[in-house]
Amino acid sequence: TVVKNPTAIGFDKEVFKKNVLDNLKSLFRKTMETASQQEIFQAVAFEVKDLIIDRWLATQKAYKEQDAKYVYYLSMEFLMGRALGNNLINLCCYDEVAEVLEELGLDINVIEDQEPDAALGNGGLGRLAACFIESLSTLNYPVYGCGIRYKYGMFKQEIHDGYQVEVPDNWLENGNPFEIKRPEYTQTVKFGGYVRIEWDAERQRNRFIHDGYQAVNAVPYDIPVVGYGNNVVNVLRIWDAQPIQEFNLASFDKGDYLQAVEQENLAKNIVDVLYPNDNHYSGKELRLKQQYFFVSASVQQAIRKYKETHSDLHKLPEKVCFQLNDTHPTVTVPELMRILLDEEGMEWDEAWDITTKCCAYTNHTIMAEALEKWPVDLFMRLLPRIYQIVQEINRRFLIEVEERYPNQYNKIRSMAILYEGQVRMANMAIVAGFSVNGVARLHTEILEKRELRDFYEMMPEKFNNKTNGITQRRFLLHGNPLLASWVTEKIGTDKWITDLPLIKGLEAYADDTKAQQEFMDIKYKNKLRLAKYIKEHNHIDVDPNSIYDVQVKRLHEYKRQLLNILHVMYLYNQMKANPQMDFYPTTFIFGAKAAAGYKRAKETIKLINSVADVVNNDPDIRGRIKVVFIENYRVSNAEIIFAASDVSEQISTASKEASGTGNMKFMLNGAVTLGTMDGANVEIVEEVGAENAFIFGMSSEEVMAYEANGGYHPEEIYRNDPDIHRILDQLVDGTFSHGDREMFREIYNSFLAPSYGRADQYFILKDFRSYAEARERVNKAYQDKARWAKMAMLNTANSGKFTSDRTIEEYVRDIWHLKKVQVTL
Ligand code: 26Q
Repeated sequence: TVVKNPTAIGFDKEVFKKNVLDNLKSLFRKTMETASQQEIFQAVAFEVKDLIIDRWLATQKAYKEQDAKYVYYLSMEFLMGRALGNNLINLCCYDEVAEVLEELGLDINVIEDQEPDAALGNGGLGRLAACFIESLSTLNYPVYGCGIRYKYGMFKQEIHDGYQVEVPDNWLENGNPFEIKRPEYTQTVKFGGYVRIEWDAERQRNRFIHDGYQAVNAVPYDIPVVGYGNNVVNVLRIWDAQPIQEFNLASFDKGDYLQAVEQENLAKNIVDVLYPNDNHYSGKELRLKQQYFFVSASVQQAIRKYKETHSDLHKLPEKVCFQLNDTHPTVTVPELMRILLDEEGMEWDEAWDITTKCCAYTNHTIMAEALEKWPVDLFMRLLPRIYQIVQEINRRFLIEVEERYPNQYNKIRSMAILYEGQVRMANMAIVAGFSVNGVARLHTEILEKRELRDFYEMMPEKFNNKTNGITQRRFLLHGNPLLASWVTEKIGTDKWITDLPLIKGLEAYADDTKAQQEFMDIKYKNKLRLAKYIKEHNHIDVDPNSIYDVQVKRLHEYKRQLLNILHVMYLYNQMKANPQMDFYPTTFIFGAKAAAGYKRAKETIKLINSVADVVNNDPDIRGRIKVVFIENYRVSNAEIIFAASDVSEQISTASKEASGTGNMKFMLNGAVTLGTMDGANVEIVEEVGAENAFIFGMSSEEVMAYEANGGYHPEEIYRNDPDIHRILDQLVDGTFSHGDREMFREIYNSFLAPSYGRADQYFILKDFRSYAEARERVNKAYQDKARWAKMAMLNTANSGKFTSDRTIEEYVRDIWHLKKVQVTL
């Protein structure tokens, strides 16, 4: 990699080497000869943390001197992946450290592989948060990422006999060399109890006193987030829960033994585990506890920090913005109100004025089952004072609605925060936030025109779009070093690292035969690397000359992995019937975790593995179709997968995928999109040109029109299309299940006789023919090597829009209004 930056302080290889060896001694009492690779990783990581510390201090000092405004990015998830490699890249000393390690007889890739992924997130939403804080650092903007230090992150996935098995992810087992515990910033968070009202004679108003509660301490751990070549280090602050020792003992003295034990228990399980649901709400009390726990701690800390250098809380919005990553942290709104009302003694109107200028909300989904609606009884039991405040927010808002829309009950039904015994978090976030944004143009339009139509009509000024993005530092520079160096060489600068649109310079080479060859050679090398990974982890041989057709993302019905595997079954049938058919060998690669309780998703994983078993081992197929399910898909292996992909499967039912971000990572790495006009695919096609993508399927309008009419009739397709008839029948005739006719019965029934809901809810059969035809176009196109190379290169060349740097600049311009801070050492 060509990573040199004039602003980086001198890096001394010999000093670094000596310090790593010293670390080995002091940490483990070992030498290079006796240390394990894991121990060497630790010794290197501690040394890298040392490189970070001075910049960290300098950054926080610069922020303080300039009295900088911060964005607090509040998120239940930060899917960071590994830190070592990206920290080295952003410190501009990756190559130097690689050399040092080589001199010590070590391979930097092997050392990097020792680090567990920080998997404190499910998928898109959590990874977006990670890209955002990295971009904020690279662009010199102050941010605190605020989240939870889950003891167990996203589960590890093992495949046993084709079935997913969840294994706990004990990511902190060997400690985290990059984190720093900050006990001095401990905050107290209160749950349960009741609210007592006292008359404050002096101020002539009621005082609300929260009593009989249980409390826990929130103890922060700081993880550095290093900007690229600019000396900026921001902080990801994740909170751990600890019982309150002193309180414990005091209660014990009073004989209140149970109270003490309860507090101990409360603290014990709050941060135990990340909920592994993606795009699905479950109204569990522990989840609400997690939400309030990290929000209360973060907001208290933000206010405390502000008050260290400011006396007037009315000006809080000049220095603080809370960005709510979906509705999960929406209790920020009543928590901020509580602090301003009860602790700062403000009147409602002034507190509301401040709160509404500080909070902004990002919506990541229109899937109804993902909407957070908390049962009122649960909510008020756990958060009695917060609930009172929510009631008052709701009461005042409904008066406004009534004034604006007299006697229009439908408006109250759709916009009320409290309705039919539920607290509707999205409605609270919209009412209280000054900004509401969707994550891709189409998604924002659907919010405005349909899902949130009444809100949009009433307060259009709040609504805005921020199309998602990804960081090229991780997903090109780190994940695909060969292509990264080639891009630098071709366009004659490495400035694309912080200015991705420059990558458009590659367009000049789109028709250059030599460049095409080089581009495809790099792709081939990356395909070899993935083949090696698959061989090591799956014990399957894949042909690096075959098309790598890849669908990696969380398993969800709306993402339609089922459409993909049904089509593989169809292809298999075609090839069996006609062994001479014109077909370029293709490896269909899947990677997906299913939420632990999501039955249909788990059945789909089993189906993929069952089809793989049959197809991969059928001598008639002669290896021309291979199906591979990559176990434990996560950030670290994603980097390898994107780099090696030819075809990017983005096949969600139109209107359902808010944006997608994997689609952008594939594009950046020169994979061609095979997709529906959904989410950010629309904008990807706009950038790259329709001739450089394979688009199929119903439009979002068509889908929504069918939905408005209660669906469609898949059995007509089943009856009239013999190929589709056949594959559905094969689900229940034992073809892919060693004769077991029941294994995939529920999937079969979902198309023709669902036990609940609509038949083929996600329009898989409706889109099948169009998908099959698009896949045929892909297969044909790949056979024209020059045409394919050009298409692939044009995808990389036109990916400039999809850097999270662009997204962040838009958030700063329209929502956060931050100032860049220069950091010098
Ligand atoms: C909610 C309540 C209780 C438990 C879990 C949840 C929960 C957890 C995670 C609900 C939703 C999520 C994750 C949603 C998500 O990842 N959405 C994705 O966000 C991406 C970034 O904006 C988009 O690109 C994807 O389109 C969107 O699906």
